[in-house]
Amino acid sequence: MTVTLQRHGAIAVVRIDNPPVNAVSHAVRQALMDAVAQTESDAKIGAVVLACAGRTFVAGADVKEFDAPPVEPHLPDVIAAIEAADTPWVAALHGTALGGGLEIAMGCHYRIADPKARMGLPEVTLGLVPGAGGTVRLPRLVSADLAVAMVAGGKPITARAALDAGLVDALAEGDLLEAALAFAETRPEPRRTLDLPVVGKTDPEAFDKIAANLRRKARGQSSVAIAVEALERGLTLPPAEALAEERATFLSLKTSDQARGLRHIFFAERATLADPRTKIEPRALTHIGVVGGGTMGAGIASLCLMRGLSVTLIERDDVSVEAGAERVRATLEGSANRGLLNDLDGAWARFQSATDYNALAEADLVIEAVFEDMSVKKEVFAGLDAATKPDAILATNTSYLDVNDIAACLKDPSRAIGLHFFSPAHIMKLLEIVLPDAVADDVVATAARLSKSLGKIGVFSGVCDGFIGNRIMSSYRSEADRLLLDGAWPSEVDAAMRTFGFPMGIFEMQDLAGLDIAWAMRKRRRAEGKLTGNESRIADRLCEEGRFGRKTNGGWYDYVDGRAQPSQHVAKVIDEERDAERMALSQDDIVSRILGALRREAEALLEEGIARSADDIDVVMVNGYGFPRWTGGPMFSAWSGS
Ligand code: 3H9
Repeated sequence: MTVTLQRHGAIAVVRIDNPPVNAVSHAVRQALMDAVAQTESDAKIGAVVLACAGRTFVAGADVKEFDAPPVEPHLPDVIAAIEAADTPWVAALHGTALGGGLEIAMGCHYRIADPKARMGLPEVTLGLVPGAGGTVRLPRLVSADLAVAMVAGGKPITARAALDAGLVDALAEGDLLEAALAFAETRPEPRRTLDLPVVGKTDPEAFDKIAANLRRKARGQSSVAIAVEALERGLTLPPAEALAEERATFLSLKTSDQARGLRHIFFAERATLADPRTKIEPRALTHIGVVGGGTMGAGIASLCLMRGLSVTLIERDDVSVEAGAERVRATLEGSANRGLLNDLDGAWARFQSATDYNALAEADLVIEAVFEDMSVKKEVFAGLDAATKPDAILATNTSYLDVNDIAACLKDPSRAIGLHFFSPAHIMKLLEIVLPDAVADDVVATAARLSKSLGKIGVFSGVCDGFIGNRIMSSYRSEADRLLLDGAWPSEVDAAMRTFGFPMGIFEMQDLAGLDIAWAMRKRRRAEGKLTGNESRIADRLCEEGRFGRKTNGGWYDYVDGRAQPSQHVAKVIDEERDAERMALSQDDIVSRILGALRREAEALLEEGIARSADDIDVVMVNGYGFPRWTGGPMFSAWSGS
């Protein structure tokens, strides 16, 4: 049963039970409608508590139904029926009351929340606006500034913030259901949210500032600006009119390319670890070793500490240990200041550092994040092989190197795996889990579990030079280089890709990272015979001149007071390297050539079996490399034609 009705004296408890997140499916909508009819027609029922079984209150409409036309009863009608009821409805909120879930709660006459609950309207993140009254009821409960932040920003708020703002009436001190029942026993008069006046703006400038900020960060995602407009209508129009407009906007956005793209990536992100090996018992992980205390190593160490693990950081000498430990401390403090870490002292107490691998004797997993050089990595792995427990997992954070080769220096290569984190490791969502040929099944299971417990989106990749993401980005760089030879300027390529929705252009990105990194790699690949020597000749020339990017005040751009400016010198170098007449290239030409190159590389990754699915490639590009999320990723947008 998706919805049950139980009597507790004169109180009816209507309980939704639709695992995993109590999404409002058609069956739930119908059952809620029936529950309203039943409770309204039963004179013995004095009040209704609406609660949910399992881990959460309703987390939204069932997104899986969004590709089909809506079927009656529609959610706005269900909510209208609850709100119109003569029997008071009290919502008991726990877990995450999101989207349609919060809209149902706002249609109830009162709301009691578990102190750990969170509430939000994340529809905008799915390319939508709330479609069941969220933009009309929310501003009647909370200030317009908070309402715009929630509707157009999509981030949930805590139960405490919801109480302070007026979104919930009380927090449960003990058991949530008990508290809701006790409240319902008082038989409060139905208080209908739509009958309340809008709360209005606390500060006339705050609303505009929040809206402008969210619009600016939207990077081409249209639902953000549309959500602000919908909320403005909720603030100003008569409720019935605002509700009708909101519903029409929701329905038209639901079938838009952007919403389809965002839905695709939402489900693709949740399917990346679907592999039989992730179902088996993982190895226990409590103590993590990290070798290398540079930016990446310190970031990984901090992340593990923030997620409750114990960490021992290894560096080659006392000075480096000290510097690494300071980086960890600074990252933890920064995270605590930003509210991402509650127990700074507890996390720091779980941190140790040493110069000797013997300190890793009890480690369950060691992640090396040392200099990107095969001989250095092999030396580290040989040292770890001798110092660690035989069943400890040994992981490399390499971005490019052959993980099979690294694994081969172990007596038991089945315990080696690649864990390719992205910098800053405690922030970036993506984790490429690189599977060498000999990896043990339970090592795969453990890496998948770790990825989840670290809050990452883990994607499996086969072993190749650069794995999924860097391979595709290399094709982006190469096509961008070809565009220069054909007639585009770096600033034109960057502007086109920024207009498309990338946060930064490829040449700006290279200037930021340092051109010397890719140069070193090209030299290595040429020495290995993997490159012909003819590629990236413009970049080579810039590197030969010492133009490594921002850090040398010049790369693809010149930097004046830290601001990038097109460089006449670079234009001259490009002109000299062009062997044909300049072609006129529009922004569309540039974007479609680059997307074409990305997709060809993605196809190659699928053919070679490096990526398991096109969806995984989309997830990697969106979460690790700035590919605009609303496109659904390069592969989805290719076949969906958007
Ligand atoms: C909306 O409400 C529109 C309304 O305004 C108007 C309507 C008329 N539907 O994330 P997890 C599945 S729009 C269907 O791994 P967590 C998910 O696919 C919606 N399925 O768990 C996964 O399935 P599987 C507004 C959903 O604990 C499983 O649940 N709401 C939905 O890390 C577990 O998910 C949102 O945007 C859904 N709505 O996080 C909320 N949600 O096990 C979206 C989840 O087969 N959801 N699933 O892989 C979330 O943000 C997170 O899932 C949540 C739990 C925080 C709830």
